[in-house]
Amino acid sequence: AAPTRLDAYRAPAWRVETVELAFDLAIDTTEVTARLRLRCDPTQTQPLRLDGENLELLSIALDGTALAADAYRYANNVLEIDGARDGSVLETRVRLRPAANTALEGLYLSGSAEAGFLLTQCEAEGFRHITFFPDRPDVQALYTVTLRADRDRFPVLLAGGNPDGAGELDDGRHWARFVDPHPKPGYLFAVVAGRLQSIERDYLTADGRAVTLKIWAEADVIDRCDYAMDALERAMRWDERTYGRNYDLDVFHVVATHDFNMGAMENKGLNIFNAKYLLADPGSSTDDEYRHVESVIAHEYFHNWSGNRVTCRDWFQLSLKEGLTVFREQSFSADMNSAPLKRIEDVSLLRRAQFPEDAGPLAHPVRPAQYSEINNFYTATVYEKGAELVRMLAGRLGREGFRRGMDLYFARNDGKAATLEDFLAALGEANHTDLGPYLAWYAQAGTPRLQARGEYDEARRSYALTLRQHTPATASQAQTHPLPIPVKLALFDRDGRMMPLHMDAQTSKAATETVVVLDTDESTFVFHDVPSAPVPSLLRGFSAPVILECDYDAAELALLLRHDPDGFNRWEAGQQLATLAYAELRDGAPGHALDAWLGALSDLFARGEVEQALLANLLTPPTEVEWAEREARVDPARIHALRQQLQRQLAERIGAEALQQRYRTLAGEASAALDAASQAQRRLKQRVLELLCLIAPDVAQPLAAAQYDSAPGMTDRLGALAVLLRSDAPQAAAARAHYRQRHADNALALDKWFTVQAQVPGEAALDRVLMLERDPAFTLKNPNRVQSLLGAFVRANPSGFHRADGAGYRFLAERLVQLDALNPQVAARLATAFNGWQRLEPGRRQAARAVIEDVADRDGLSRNLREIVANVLK
Ligand code: HT7
Ligand code: ZN
Repeated sequence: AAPTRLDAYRAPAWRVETVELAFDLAIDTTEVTARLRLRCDPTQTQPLRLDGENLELLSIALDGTALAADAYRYANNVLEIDGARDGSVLETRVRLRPAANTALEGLYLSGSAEAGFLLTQCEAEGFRHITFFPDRPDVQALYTVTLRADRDRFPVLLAGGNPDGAGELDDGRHWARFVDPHPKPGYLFAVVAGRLQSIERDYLTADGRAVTLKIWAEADVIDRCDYAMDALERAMRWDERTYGRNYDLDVFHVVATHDFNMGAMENKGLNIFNAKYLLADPGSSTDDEYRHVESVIAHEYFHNWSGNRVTCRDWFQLSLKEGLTVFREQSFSADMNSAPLKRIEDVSLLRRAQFPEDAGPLAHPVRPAQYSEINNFYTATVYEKGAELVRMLAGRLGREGFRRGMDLYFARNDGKAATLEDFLAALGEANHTDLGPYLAWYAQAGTPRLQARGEYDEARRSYALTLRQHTPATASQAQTHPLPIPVKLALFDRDGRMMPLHMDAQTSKAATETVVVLDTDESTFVFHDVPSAPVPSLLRGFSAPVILECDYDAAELALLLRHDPDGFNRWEAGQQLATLAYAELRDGAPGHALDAWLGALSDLFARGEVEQALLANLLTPPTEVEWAEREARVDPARIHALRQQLQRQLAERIGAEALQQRYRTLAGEASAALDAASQAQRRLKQRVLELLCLIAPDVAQPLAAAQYDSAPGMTDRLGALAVLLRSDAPQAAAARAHYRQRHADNALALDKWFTVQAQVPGEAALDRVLMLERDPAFTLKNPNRVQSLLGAFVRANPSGFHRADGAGYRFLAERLVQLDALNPQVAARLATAFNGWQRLEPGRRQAARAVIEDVADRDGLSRNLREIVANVLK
């Protein structure tokens, strides 16, 4: 099929005013009756066309009359109907087969036929798998949904909106009705039915609405939902305080499922969550997982305004809701936890996931110009880079200005399907500013390179900072243009103190931090009254999603690493210094950078002034993926070996004795408490144990084994298991077996067991993965299990996956084809692991190309997988 193009957008010829849906639910076959009241401009001439996929049409009637077979046509997933007019009522009845739906899109079964429950996933185009409908986000309708089912098998019946009655039917069946007073697009529709339990909390919104919050899960996990409920309440209060946004229905349901293609879904009034991002308990969840639950709960809740009340005109505007909502979640999480740590995590994710995407054949703008399969565009670019663009706008307007702009955006677009232009217009107009130039960020793929060069004029006591930008061409765009790049900066003297900044137009009291905006190819910014040659701290807080190229010397980076009070930039200086040190090792010439990095970190470690969690991050060099990004002929095994070498040197410089002593101090404070200080202590303890194990395994392995045995919580237990497995410790086999048995009935804990083993680096990883596939708990049918083993292997184990003999590539190809027959969305996402093959060293490159071409040649691939494989080869 021809790709869908942004410039081909046309407003819908037909709209739907109201939808009445009735479901007769059962596991094997479900019948859906839909009554649509249709609206159109009476003068328009387009026939009525509705989307429908995998629907067995049982009956069809227009304005109360059954349609003759020649009055409609159903082909190529479109139902075309003659004779409809403005105000017509169309009634269709279709049959669905939820238990056979392994793609997990539309109505499907979670769990087993005997014990599982039914649920729906409609974003992006799943509603057409449930009923005939104009399945596009700019068709918003009022929904009334009636569910009917056997009471014993489906005691709980849920749909979005407010409850509007329930009762008994004949033959042990019952019914429940829901009415949603807010118009919504089909992608926000949801139903859930089955044996579920709930926890409940009353909530009073700031504007006085009494809301019942309910979290639903299967009986065996319902006692693991309390943390999510607390997080939900925190998110609701935060959105009231920060954006003045209140919840707008009488009930808010959240449901956990183990069978889900993504993280969660913001269906109106009925959020559905991958259990991985909802369930949490000290015995089986790590600190990172607790934070993920909090952030995903917040993300989905925030969509109620940024996505639901104001939705997207078309899927090209996806970042309008996703980039904005990621930004809102990031701000929330920063307020709830440590802001610098949150920023470090978010930027690390951007560099790990989005920068490689933007640098290869899958590169696309935050607002793509075309797509073949929309499910392939739920990408790090749309989400994470999209959030960075909102962050730049928010920074440009300041806190109050951004709030003013958001208020106008919500007021103006409430109940509408909006565009990115609408968003920028509201933000700009509320602040009498033209933000039009920022639209260019949404249209241009690729990560801009920002070059910085500073010159100090001792005689004039001035410092001239010249900034240049350049965005390399990508597969989709040969021509690139300059973008507005806000650069937050400070200048340091050689004692590590921040200097007051005096710029040309500045008359008021000098600040020590400022923002300059580079909006041309090159510009020079001059600072006056600068007493000595400064060290610039650039792009503070990562003020723009660019790659900074500044020829800092090692001493300058070490100065920032030791003194920059901006936690993010302090970490960033350490990362850059580690990268210089890595290059020295790679070139066989260890020198200043290595020495400066080791010296600064061992001092910071000894002095104990840096907050524990930040110190743990400072002691962690950039990932292998980040370093691979900088090389033209990537040899993942070599990068891994060099990174290990660098860490070993760090451990040696700090000293085994000091590491051991610090470990014992930190271990003495072990608890399962979740407060920030306890989490920081666990994080640092883990890093110290890992470093110690690199130089003194005979000391570290027994410590890890003891930590495994006495761990008060999952962070310590899993951390210890990872150290044992990665160092091939004599205690590893017993711990591995113990974990497997202890968590046999806990799917999420078992996922981590697969992951921790799949991530053990080195050539033996593939054999380990093949062995793990034979575990009875492994299945290709469950997306979480697939991610936990195959995803962890191909994405987070570069030295294992990129085996020199190409066996990793052949393995992935085989699994992709098997998976594609079950679940195309999951297969396509996994296939993006091939991204970047063009930059591999020649042997691996050849092997990868042959394998990918072989997949591309297969018949019968889904549109999802075909598009990714074809793009990866470009
Ligand atoms: N808006 C949600 C996207 C989503 C999704 C997309 C495609 C296929 C399945 C999916 N499940 C959820 C998630 C979010 O960003 O909030
Ligand atoms: Zn989202």
